[in-house]
Amino acid sequence: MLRLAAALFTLFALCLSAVAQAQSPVRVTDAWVRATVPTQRATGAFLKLLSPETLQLVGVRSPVADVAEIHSTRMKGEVMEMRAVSSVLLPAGVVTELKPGGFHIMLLQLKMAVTVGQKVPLTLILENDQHERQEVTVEAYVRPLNARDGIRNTPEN
Ligand SMILES: [Cu+2]
Repeated sequence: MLRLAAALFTLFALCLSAVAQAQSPVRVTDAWVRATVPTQRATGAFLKLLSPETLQLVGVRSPVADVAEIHSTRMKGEVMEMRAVSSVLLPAGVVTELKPGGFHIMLLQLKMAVTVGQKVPLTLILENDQHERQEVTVEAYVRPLNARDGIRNTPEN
């Protein structure tokens, strides 16, 4: 009887670890959105992603915007140029940073102004090699208009 209990427990533990692996815990940290002025219709969102398996970020949704795109940034001469891309590769075990001047999320057709202190939900759509999708929703803090990153957000930045 004791042996059966031990066997059942082992089975149970194995099931638990299988579930934990299937969920593929993607870690999203330092998520922030740049504050807007009332007439502004677009803003950027930035965050860090860490996944145990290689994934692609293939889409974003947010209740504050009718459209959310993934953008790349490149210098064209002296001019910084942004354009929409269909995905960003997230190599396994490597922190991928979406940041001003690099890949970032663009919230377009904003339904409201986003103001400092507010939290903005962002749902990230992720896809693995087998085209299996998962979604991760995070709350991004709104940082001042002139903030360059999520950590230093004092006025002189
Ligand atoms: Cu952009």
